Amino acid sequence: MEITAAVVKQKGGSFDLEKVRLDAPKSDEVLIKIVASGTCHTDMAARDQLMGTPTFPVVLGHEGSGIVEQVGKNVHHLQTGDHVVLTFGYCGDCSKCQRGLPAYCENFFPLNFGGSRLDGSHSHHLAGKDLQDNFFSQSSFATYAIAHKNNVIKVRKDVPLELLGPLGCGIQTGAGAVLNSLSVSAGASIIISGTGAVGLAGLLAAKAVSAGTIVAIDINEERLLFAKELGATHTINSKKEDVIARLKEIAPKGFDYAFDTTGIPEVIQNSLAALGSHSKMGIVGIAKRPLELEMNNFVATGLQIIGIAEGDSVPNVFIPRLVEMYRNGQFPFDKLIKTYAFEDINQAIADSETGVTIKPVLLIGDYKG
Ligand code: CXF
Ligand code: ZN
Repeated sequence: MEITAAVVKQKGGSFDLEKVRLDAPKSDEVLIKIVASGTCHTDMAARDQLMGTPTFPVVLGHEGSGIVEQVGKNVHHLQTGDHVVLTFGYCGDCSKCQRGLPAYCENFFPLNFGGSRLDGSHSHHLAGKDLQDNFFSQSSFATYAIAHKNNVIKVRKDVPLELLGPLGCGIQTGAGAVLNSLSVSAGASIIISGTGAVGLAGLLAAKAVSAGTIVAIDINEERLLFAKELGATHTINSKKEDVIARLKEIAPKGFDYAFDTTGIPEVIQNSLAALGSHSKMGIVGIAKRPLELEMNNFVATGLQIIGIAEGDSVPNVFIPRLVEMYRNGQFPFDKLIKTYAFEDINQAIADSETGVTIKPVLLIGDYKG
């Protein structure tokens, strides 16, 4: 079939809307009419080839939401017309998947960044040539996408489908870090560094579980004001204030948790200095420089630092749970979203990079919610 897809033709290039040929889904695959797709910084990282593969030309996009159009013969849990959120690819068979850790799937890299199916084939073709595709097992910057049955998550129909795509990556990463990985509990104190979509999703989750003290740290005053509106009890502008002194003043005995979304060693060190004994820090940022650690502090205090992929989510369970929290008014992640027409994809990406927009979502297919 002919679809419209945003194609990046070279490293750092723009997203160009092109008429592309899409093959029929294979037996384990699902064809989805895309309603909307969030943009995530990992799309830009792939465009800039910071993740090794895919190469070019490529169809990116990995926060798709849409409606099932057709299922392959081995797909039994979905049917035409189902509303779905597309999430990261995982094989379902390796030891990590079997242990309920799909975000640490042994095939995570090829299934999400490989640029093709595992067997090397492509479903997208432009002017007779294969495109790099299967990004996060979906390539959702397009009017239709093919996903593997594992990463197509059915959601209820009485919620705005066009807003749900980011639950498949950025929002589940932040919320999952707080709810799954750190298991932040009511009354606990947490430092959240970085107020992008992931940090703010973490903040909303901390608020949802009634964390007692929620401190948001950033250098963007506007974002800090917004963090306050969303439920931060305190904010710190690390450009203007002495972060460690402020944190010690807020929690003299030390914080229970920290969640870092910046990947900046100095920012992480500030939070480490303010953590209490037997506390936990989760990190999700892609770091450009190494972090130096005073190891004796770990032994003496029982401190834990954990790396977190995709919020330790088991998507079939966690995404519908986030949808329930949204419906109950406990997780208003829609406040982080600004929608754009598909044609304005380059503006959406630019606004995300400059920080004008927290979470851009491209409206791709018509849908009356
Ligand atoms: C990815 C980034 C690389 C590690 C796993 C999760 N993020 C998705 O945007
Ligand atoms: Zn992402």
